[in-house]
Amino acid sequence: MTQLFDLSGRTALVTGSARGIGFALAQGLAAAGARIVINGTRADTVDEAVQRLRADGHDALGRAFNVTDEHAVAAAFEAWDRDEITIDILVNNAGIQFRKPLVDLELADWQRVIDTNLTSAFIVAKEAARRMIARGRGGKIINIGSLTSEGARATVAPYTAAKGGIKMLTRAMSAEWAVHDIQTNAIGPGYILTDMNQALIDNVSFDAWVRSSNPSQRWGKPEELVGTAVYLASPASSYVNGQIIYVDGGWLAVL
Ligand code: GCO
Repeated sequence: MTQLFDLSGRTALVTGSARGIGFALAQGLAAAGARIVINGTRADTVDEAVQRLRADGHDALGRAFNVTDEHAVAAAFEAWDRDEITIDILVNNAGIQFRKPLVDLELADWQRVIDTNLTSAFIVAKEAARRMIARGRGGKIINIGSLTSEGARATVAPYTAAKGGIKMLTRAMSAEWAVHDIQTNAIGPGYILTDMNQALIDNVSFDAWVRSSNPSQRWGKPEELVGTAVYLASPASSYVNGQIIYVDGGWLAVL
């Protein structure tokens, strides 16, 4: 049974993994045996995250690049090709939040969120899938969605549009890549205790809304997403494709 969830001998790239949910997923995949490639936009925070994993005895490396820049992404994969580093598992986690009413939203702000939260998943997964298909050994792609892949709340329209797109892009990737033994699925986190959400956590009424809106009556912790990530990254999910698994305390299950 343990072999079902064993990631030994595999390399996992987690985008946006210098902190928050991305780093928690990197830690969890490492604990399951994977070599981890940390990514972020800043070399110093990427290196700090790599050192933290290595201090825990894990095999980790890092590369700072902007996942919205297709040339930077291609250069990263070409460097890994040269170093004979094969990405067997891709977690498209990179994402930002920008909260503002639609009528006040600048196009540049809209575009930045869409590029980071949705387009980057296409850019990175295309490079990874090309190599997985050429290797003929399949692979795993895990896109990070959100409750907003299903429902909307005011002031986060670009994030919501992007996360809704993540759900359908996951299905589109499955439609084309499942035949190559690549399983593409998504995780939909509920409201998780992260830096990105600190302003919400600190807001008494928002905190009360989160607690009253899910039957677990609490915020989730980043490490509570790890089990689902290991499952979707492992042989245990070899016939699962195009799915989004919500880790939300039951939020979407109740009226
Ligand atoms: C917000 C939050 C959400 C959560 C998460 C919910 O402003 O509503 O940032 O986007 O982070 O995505 O699933």
